[in-house]
Amino acid sequence: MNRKPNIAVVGATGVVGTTFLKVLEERDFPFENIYLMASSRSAGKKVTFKGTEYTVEELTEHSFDKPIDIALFSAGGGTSAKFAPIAAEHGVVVVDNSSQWRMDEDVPLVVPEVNPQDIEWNHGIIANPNCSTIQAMVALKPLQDAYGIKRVVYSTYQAVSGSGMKGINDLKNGLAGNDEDLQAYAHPIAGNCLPHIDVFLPNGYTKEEMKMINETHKILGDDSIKVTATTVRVPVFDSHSESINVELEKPFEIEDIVDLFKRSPGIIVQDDVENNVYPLARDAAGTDEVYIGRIRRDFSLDNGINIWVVADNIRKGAATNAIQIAEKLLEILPD
Ligand code: NAP
Ligand code: 3JN
Repeated sequence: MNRKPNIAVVGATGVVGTTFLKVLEERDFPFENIYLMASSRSAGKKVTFKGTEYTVEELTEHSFDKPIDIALFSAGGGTSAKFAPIAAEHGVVVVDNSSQWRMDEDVPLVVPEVNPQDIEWNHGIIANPNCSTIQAMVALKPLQDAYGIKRVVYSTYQAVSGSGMKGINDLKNGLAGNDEDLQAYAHPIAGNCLPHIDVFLPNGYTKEEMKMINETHKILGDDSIKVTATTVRVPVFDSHSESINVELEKPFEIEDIVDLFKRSPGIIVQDDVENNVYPLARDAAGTDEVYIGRIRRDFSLDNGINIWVVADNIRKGAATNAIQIAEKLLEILPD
């Protein structure tokens, strides 16, 4: 696209939406007009973006009657279910942060470092994966390409910001000694680890765990990879940490894998245990990279490896990944 696009941010007042605005500004994303949309609750609210004051408008069936090229959605699955198809029918390309369209076979599910080519076959909606999946994909793709992957075991340590303001409030209140009036969780989060993210399903897994399993298959394009997951909420404000155990198809040397990660896009290796260097949630917060450390052989398997993977769940796990998709879209959208 040679001209500047018109863009919309749907859910602009939320935790992800406000980060969209921050990242759009930081990356100097080009635009002619920008429209900020939310529910009737926030309609009329003033938001300053790049030094200009904008008025939040209510999202309605008519919001896409005006010319809009790209819409970044983060207003929940129900809103995406209803409004993303309306936007797409009006010629808008929607980059959607909810789980609503992720497993739809007509919708690409994209991590730009992993499967940018899938952006090209979009039919008006592109799905952003779940935050826990995104950082895992950035780490696993180089391993898949170089060695093949047989099996993956995910154990996650997820920040409360993944539950929006309610999760942040539960941790703040709990740290202040108030464990009453829980807004996001079934139990106090301060001082606890909750093996419970999203709802439980009949198979005993949580929905978050099944999202990681199903999205891994779709993004890596290989349903034969065996994947299991345990997702855990921990009393951390920002950044998800993950222990990932991988069984590779081929033998490897640890130094080669460290080298491979160092050469791979979007990854920063932090692995110097003699000096207590490994990825930390607080260091990753506010950044856009995926940090990998504790890279070591799993001696219990023939070709097994353990890694520790940390990223800012609201930036790379949501807003930044979606904006990276939008940047790639700009390269292929016609005028
Ligand atoms: P949040 O802080 O609660 O914000 C929700 C936003 O959606 C607000 O701007 C809200 O507007 C808007 N909204 C709600 N209902 C709406 C409606 N009917 N029409 C228009 N706007 C509506 O939540 P969040 O943490 O930013 O998360 C938002 C969504 O992003 C989640 O539901 C999830 O689908 C997705 N998400 C994805 C990831 C990921 O893993 N990639 C991570 C976190 C979140 P008002 O101000 O008017 O209420
Ligand atoms: O809990 C987390 O750390 C990530 C949360 C993601 C989330 C929260 C509410 C609704 C999602 C998601 O992206 O999968 C959804 C959703 O299903 O859209």
